Amino acid sequence: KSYNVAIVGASGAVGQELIRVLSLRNFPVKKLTLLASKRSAGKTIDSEFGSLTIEEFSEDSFTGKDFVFFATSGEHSKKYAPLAAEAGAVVIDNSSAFRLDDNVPLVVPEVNPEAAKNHNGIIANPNCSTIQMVVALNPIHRFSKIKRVVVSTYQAVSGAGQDAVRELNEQLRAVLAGESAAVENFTKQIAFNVIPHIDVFQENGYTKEEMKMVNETWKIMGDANIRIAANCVRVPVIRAHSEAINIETEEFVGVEKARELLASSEGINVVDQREDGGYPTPVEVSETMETNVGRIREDISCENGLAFWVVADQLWKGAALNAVQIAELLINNE
Ligand code: 11C
Repeated sequence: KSYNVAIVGASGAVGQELIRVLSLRNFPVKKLTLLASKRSAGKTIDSEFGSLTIEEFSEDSFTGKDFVFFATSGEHSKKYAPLAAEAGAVVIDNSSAFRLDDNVPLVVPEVNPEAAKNHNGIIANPNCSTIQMVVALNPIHRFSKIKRVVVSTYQAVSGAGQDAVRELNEQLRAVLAGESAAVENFTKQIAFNVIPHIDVFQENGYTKEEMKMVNETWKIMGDANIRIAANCVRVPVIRAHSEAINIETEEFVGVEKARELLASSEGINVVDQREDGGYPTPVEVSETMETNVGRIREDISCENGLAFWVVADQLWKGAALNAVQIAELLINNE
């Protein structure tokens, strides 16, 4: 069996990766339709599925589609995803529009695959920094409940889209040439800098990105008793997010057991030698599918504490790949 698939936002950073990941995973595509706003409509994309012209999406774009991947703004998703679902498609939405909606499952296939079954036409794909964190937390939480998480992220500029990547490259060139660097997509210069601010500020002083890591983790892991505090920081890395995570568990787990639990879990690659270079970094995990864990050690500041370092390609596992894995779950359950 094969499926009619559409991507809304096909010209964006995640849309482009969706095309590649559908092909790399050999997803059974009957016909792929690329949709975008007026600005990108008419562009031709040479893809693994042939040369495809992007069409402008409208209310009528969804008839006859089996799967529609939304990789566009939350506003577009809010308006058009219900229309695609009404037209009979299963929508997998990459925006934050529906993630905390009780009628919409929020799915990471390695963690809560069963949630995908109870959809009403829309399934939400979590935020990238949440996805790689829960993939790493889940095996430990199943062994001994995690009471508390403190996470600091080091997030790549491609998380903010293709224009942000262009801006970093332009700023790097400008600064090295002794010229002034134009700031457009970020609040400050990102070249040779770090910015402790991703998404909008919330009333409690945290940013929306930080609160996504709390609220989405609770929903995906089905446990709102885990105390979570996040610090989200943008760094001048092109691709793949990194996270320094400290946890406290109910029972003692220990480094050896944690390493064993992580290494035997689906989708996790443990890279953990206590020597120079014996840990994952964004450059070598770019365009890989696993969530990489290293620097596993005891958190010596508390009882039953562990500290580790998690790196994953946020455009793949944090977005396009996780979305395609959700569609795979559905077709494998048919
Ligand atoms: C970033 N995590 O790196 C963001 C991008 O809620 O889907 C994804 C935002 C979201 O900027």
